Amino acid sequence: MLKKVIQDALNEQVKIEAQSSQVYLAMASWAEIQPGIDNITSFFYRHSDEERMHMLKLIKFINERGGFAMIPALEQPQPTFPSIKHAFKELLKHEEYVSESINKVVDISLAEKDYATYNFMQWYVSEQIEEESLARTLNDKLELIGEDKSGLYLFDKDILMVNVTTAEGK
Ligand code: OFO
Repeated sequence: MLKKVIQDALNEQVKIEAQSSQVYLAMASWAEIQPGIDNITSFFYRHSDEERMHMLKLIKFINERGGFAMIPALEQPQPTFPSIKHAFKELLKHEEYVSESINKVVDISLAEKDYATYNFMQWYVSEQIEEESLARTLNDKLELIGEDKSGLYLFDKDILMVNVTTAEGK
């Protein structure tokens, strides 16, 4: 049976993963109406799907451990962005925020000596390392490109490889 303090921490993480899915879904929808960035658009859609998968994994874990996963209300995500670069900056900021919240769950599980939760959360810890590093790489590339339109064209081609690599790596 899950302790209440652990259940609350995990449920908070359910909300954060669900919110992440919404945040990236909003980015995808905004990107979809910008001309010529189809692969960036599918990157955001895919990222949104992954976050939903992270949320579902938590829900199953909570319920399997004898707790109750509460499906949360979500906030309206930022709907539009001044530029692609801004959207990717937000993505990195958001991933850093998620990593902090995952670390909090890890801290609580250790303090409560709940080693099953601690163990389960290690998957999220590794996932965040990958996601933060990817977000940083993409931001660095956009920084190099600056205002160059042909650079953005290449970035959009390049991110297709990220989609493929990530799909194969899962
Ligand atoms: Fe859920 O992995 Fe990013 O946020």
